[in-house]
Amino acid sequence: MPITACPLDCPDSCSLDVTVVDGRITKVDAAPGNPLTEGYICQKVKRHAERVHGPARILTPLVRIGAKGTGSFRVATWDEALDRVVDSLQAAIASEGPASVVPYLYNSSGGVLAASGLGPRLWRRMGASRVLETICATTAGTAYRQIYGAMLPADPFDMEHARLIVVWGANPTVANIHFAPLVQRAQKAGARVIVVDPRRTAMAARADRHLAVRPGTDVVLALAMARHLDRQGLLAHDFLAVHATGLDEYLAAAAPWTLERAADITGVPAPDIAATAEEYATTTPAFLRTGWGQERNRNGGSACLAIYALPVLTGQFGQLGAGLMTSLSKGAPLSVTRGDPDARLDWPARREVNMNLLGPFLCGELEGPPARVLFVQGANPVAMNPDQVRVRRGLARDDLFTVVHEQVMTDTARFADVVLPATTHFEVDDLAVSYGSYVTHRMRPVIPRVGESRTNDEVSAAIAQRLGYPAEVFDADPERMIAAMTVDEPIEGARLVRAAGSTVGFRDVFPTHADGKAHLHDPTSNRPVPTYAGLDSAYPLTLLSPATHRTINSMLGEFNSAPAVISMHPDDAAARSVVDGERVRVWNDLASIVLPAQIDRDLRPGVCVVPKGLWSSQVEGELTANALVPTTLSDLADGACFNDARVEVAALG
Ligand SMILES: Nc1nc2c(c(=O)[nH]1)N[C@H]1C(S)=C(S)[C@@H](COP(=O)(O)OP(=O)(O)OC[C@H]3O[C@@H](n4cnc5c(=O)[nH]c(N)nc54)[C@H](O)[C@@H]3O)O[C@H]1N2
Ligand SMILES: Nc1nc2c(c(=O)[nH]1)N[C@H]1C(S)=C(S)[C@@H](COP(=O)(O)OP(=O)(O)OC[C@H]3O[C@@H](n4cnc5c(=O)[nH]c(N)nc54)[C@H](O)[C@@H]3O)O[C@H]1N2
Ligand SMILES: [Mo]
Repeated sequence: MPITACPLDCPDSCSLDVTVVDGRITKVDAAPGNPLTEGYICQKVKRHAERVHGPARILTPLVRIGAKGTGSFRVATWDEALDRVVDSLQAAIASEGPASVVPYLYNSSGGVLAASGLGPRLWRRMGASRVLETICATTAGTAYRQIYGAMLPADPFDMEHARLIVVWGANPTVANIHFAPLVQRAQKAGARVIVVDPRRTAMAARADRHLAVRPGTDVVLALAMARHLDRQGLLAHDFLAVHATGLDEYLAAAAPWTLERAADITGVPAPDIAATAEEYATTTPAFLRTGWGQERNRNGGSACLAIYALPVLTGQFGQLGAGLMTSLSKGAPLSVTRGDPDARLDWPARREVNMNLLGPFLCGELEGPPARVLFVQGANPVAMNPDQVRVRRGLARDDLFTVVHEQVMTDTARFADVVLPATTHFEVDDLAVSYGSYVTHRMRPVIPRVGESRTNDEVSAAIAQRLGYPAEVFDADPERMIAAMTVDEPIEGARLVRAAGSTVGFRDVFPTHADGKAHLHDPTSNRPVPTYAGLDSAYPLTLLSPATHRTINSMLGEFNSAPAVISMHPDDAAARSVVDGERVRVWNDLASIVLPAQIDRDLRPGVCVVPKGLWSSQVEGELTANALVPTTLSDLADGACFNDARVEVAALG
């Protein structure tokens, strides 16, 4: 049976065994290859054929005939659709300059070519605005690089050697399902587990200790741990002397955070902070696995800097089972620029637009030339971006020409002037890079193209050709492109790119800064030390919108929606006379939405949850959690602050 890999935006990146009958997928299951994912895949991708061959699939190019946002289109040929796209690009460039062309490309659920193939070359050559990919992981990645440079993070397979595992701001049981059994195996072998999360997740429920931190306060928790260790004489001074710089500055940042003050801010009792710090410093080896929950708030950069420093402060490196695990994607043996002839040329600077500010940008609230053409590829900003009301309002503008290249009729595609049908990963030749294991896969088409779908590179090449760009720069052949970016031998099937036990920090791999040391303080950064900023709001409840097992971001939601409910702690519900199942209004200054309430004892009081990735058709009145999310930017790399949403809830009666 044909084998390929899953490139969806999840750390696992499973090897897939696909059963095909008469050109249609009848079954998707696990294939051997990736040691992390062998044996089983998630329930949602098992049902992926329901997207590939489902009623929401876009089969041909479409041209808008009704009002924007209503989703009324007529069928068009590729030639007509591409002519319209190129005419609108040329008109915008002629009248307002290339910065008025705004390519919104994300493609985190596509392969390497889908994300980093010809698209970036096309828009760079055009001089179009550059939309910065800040919506996820940029804050965490920037913090990691500040401390460790390009040092490879710890491998989850090394966890079996750990005596202590700390899972911080991550929900692997849902968002990285093959990681959870590795934790359980280590637990069976005697490892203790500590989880830091405002919710009692499944992993927290099984842990030895759960710190139900208040959202957005992790920086204080980590700094208080560091200060406590310093005062107890538990810092690894021998390790620090050889392997780190910036200790004094870091400790100065930690100095104000006594256990008591930290307990007040974080909601974690002082004895728990102290005990966690001591246990982490004295149990060797200790494995720290961080997710992205701690980055998605105004203090996200500081939180990541403060947390990522903990293994350095305690010397939790140098042996199997110790270290820090974040995203492993940098282990892939690939160089995108190596295959890009344009990368060697000098290009003029382009106007930059922060992805998280798309709403205010499209509404004309930011400086600079207005957007005339928006080209969305591999993203669903109506469902996924902050300030959904402004995103929708911006997309509804008559003076904006919107192109959406998509697999299915998403909330964003409904606003398009021209919709272009995209391939799914079952139809293409590409590479999938796992960020939860050191595996890179070759993906292979397992079915013929569905409808008239085209890959991202084919669309870029067709636009480039119409604009007269050089054919040799815009060759969409995947075989040649992959060969050009692969740095050693060809990748076929699943390739383990780092053997288990070969990425032990400060033994096999070291910080890539010139001095080879971890930098706990970066004097060149505009926010050099971790700091805490409070959030004053008239709205008392914090709204989280985390991942669920139903969808990947908004993908697959067309047939597998997470329940559209707001989960509330019993105390918060009781204080508002809200009973389980009742419709409630959830609002702040940005928007007001209506959802059924669900009582959930696993939340920390003051915190409520609406699943991430809901579609407008799944809720009353079109707006989802993202309508309540502010466009605040994080303190490092201007990342998204989904978890800074503050709301009030009232029973509708
Ligand atoms: N099934 C499924 N898997 C996915 C995804 C999906 O949508 N569905 N999305 C994928 C993507 S794009 C990503 S980036 C990853 C995300 O992977 P994770 O980061 O593991 O998942 P999240 O649900 O975003 O957040 C993790 C946890 O952070 C907690 N949290 C929220 N705020 C805070 C805080 O301030 N501090 C702390 N300590 N914790 C906090 C939440 O309660 C949640 O349990 O998952 C990937 N995997
Ligand atoms: N409230 C809230 N919002 C969030 C988050 C949260 O935790 N809470 N998490 C954030 C996170 S972690 C992320 S990563 C972002 C994700 O934000 P987005 O990337 O905008 O969301 P997705 O739902 O992944 O949308 C990807 C789209 O690309 C399409 N697609 C897939 N493959 C291809 C391809 O090869 N070509 C083309 N042309 N299209 C393709 C899919 O059909 C899908 O509609 O959302 C963020 N939004
Ligand atoms: Mo993400």
